[in-house]
Amino acid sequence: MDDLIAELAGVLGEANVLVSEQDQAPFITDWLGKYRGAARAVVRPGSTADVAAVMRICARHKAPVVPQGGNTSMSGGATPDASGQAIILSLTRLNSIRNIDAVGNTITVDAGVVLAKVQQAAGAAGRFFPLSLGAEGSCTIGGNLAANAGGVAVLRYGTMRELTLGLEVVLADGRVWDGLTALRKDNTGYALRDLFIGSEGTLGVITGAVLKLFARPHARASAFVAVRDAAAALALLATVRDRCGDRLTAFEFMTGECLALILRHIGDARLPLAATPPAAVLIELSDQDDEPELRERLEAALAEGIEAGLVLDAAIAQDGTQAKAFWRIREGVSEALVREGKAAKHDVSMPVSAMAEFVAVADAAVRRVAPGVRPIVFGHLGDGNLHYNLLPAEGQDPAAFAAIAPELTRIVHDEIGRRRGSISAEHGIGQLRVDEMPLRKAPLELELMHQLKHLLDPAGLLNPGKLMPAATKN
Ligand code: FAD
Ligand code: 2HG
Ligand code: ZN
Repeated sequence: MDDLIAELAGVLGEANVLVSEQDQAPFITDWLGKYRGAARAVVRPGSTADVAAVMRICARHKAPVVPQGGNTSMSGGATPDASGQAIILSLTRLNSIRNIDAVGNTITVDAGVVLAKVQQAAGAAGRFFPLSLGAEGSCTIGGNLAANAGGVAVLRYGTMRELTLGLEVVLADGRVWDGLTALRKDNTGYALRDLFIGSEGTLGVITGAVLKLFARPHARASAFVAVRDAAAALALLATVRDRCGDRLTAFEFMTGECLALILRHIGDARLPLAATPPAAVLIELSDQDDEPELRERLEAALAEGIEAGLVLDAAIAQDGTQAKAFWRIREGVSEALVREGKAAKHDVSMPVSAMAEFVAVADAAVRRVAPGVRPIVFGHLGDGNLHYNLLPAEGQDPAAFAAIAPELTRIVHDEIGRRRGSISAEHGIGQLRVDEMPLRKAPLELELMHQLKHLLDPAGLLNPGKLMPAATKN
């Protein structure tokens, strides 16, 4: 056992310092199976004090640290490089709900608590925590914060940043910043909290958070709606907004190709429509109570959509079980994509009004370079966020597709640049997009980011190779 490992084991106990290949296996590859790294050890601290001790030891030994939560990153953010030098800092043993304040509408949690557990704890207290995404059964609050996760309810409740009041963060040198306040108003200087949110483990290790809770919506109405294309879906979005206001909670878009892929790979997914349409949206409304009124509003909006030629067909969920079945389709997309092959993934955002035209232009542009390429387009239409995935042509050699994928990504991201959009709406930069940062970010922005990184992590030990491009690293 070398000195570093011995010191870590001294603090955490040998059982919480994993060094064997077998023990480390679940921690060194990503959910998509795109990256495979190596680690000197995976450490599993059980408290904030443990995390601080680990950071002090790693700083002394100049050992790189890769924070990891549920390891569901879509950008390789939690996977170490192949050098085998990194310590993976797994936060999943920090898994307590510290406090629920039903009057102040807040919940204080450890960073390693799984998102679904926070949702359940809020529900048990008669409150609601709205962050919702396909990986909620395994992703953690710390990972949600570090990635500033979005998901399917951003339209109404905002991203993780907007759901957070306070943070506890262990710095690279092991000092603990206690910013665990539950204040909705606090203008006493720079918003350090917002700096750590979305920093992907490159500025500090989040160990705790105070999150906002909301009144629990008791009424829901969901519809699975066939539309012609993204333009019709956008026009329908405006109609539903007019009729339903902020009762609109989710407006999720999927193309027909996307639906066909789900039906091919997800055994328990059932389309609630007579035939696979050219495109579909899953609409969800929610309110405090009065489900009949909510359904009436949804029906009226859809009737207006039919009248205007926007809606081709629609199914309204008759109960919670049917609504769940609608969501099974939507939540099966990432899994279906993985089963089909290695997609070139793009998580882009742009002004909502530009989306339909973007899809048409990008589809044509990628097909010019790669005839037969299969765009699988879906996402959070109301947020201006599309998951623009490209699959190889049927029967195409995966290696040939992998060779052309960077060119396809350049084409897609150039179109995004033309619309002043973002090349990462919610999945972060991780290692997937790090080389593109100098191309897509203004030099001044990169310089400021570099200075902040240097201030908080002068030795460059926190999640190296992620988010910060090499050219601007110390
Ligand atoms: P990890 O994957 O473990 O880590 C993510 C990043 O955060 C890494 O950079 C890591 O170093 C860092 N990190 C983790 N914990 C900490 C910590 N405590 N302190 C500091 N840094 C930390 N994302 C969306 O935004 N919207 C979606 O709809 C969505 N859907 C998904 C569906 C599926 C099926 C999957 C697999 C992923 C999806 N994601 C989505 C991506 C992902 O961002 C989220 O799953 C989640 O936010 C990651 O949490 P995690 O605990 O798994 O983090
Ligand atoms: C979603 O919205 C996730 O389902 C994953 O953000 C997107 O797999 C993807 O491309
Ligand atoms: Zn998404």
